[in-house]
Amino acid sequence: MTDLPILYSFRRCPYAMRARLALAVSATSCRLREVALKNKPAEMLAVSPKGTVPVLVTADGQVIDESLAIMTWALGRQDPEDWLAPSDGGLIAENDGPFKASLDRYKYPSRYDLADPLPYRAEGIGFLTRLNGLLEQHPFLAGEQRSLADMAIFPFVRQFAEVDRVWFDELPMKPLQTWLATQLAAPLFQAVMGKYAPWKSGQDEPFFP
Ligand SMILES: N[C@@H](CCC(=O)N[C@@H](CS)C(=O)NCC(=O)O)C(=O)O
Repeated sequence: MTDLPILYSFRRCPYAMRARLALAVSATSCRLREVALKNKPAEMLAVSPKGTVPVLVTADGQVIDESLAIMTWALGRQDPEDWLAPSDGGLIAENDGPFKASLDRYKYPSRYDLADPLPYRAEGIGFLTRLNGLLEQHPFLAGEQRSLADMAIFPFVRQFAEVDRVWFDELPMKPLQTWLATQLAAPLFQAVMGKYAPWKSGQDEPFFP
């Protein structure tokens, strides 16, 4: 037993990243159980049979197994930068829906039996253009400060950019490129990207953040 929440996480998962960002900014101390997706802990599957990360088990035993719900739970406890204040204008739903579908097909075409990933890259440009238009008006998606939309979305844009960094860097979207670089260089992001060995049953978990 622990008196801290337990976070099942996977370092490179963008959903887990957004959860860790909110847990870190809200200074919500957890015990972190790094998950190998090919060998998920029985303890995690027992509380969340759908088998996706992140999963948070609160100190009073509540199971939260959707990344956005973990963000709002953490920020509901403490939201020092007012991430919950601005509306995201539907951006997060577009990210999690159509943009994520295009990203997966662009990044992993063989998983979808696709010979050519490039049409899916082209699909993704629509969302990037929408983000870039907002970032032409202000440095973050919802205004002058980072907020929920930035933190929920940039881990996915990072993944999209990394498929072909040269191509991404040559897009005529300077505000978007600057925004992504700002997020990646931020101490908060660095703080949530620590490396942990996969957790094994019975092991003591490291503290997070
Ligand atoms: N809607 C979920 C999606 C989470 C998700 O799909 N996570 C991926 C890793 S990035 C996962 O756990 N996939 C299960 C697997 O690969 O077995 C959330 O927002 O938390």
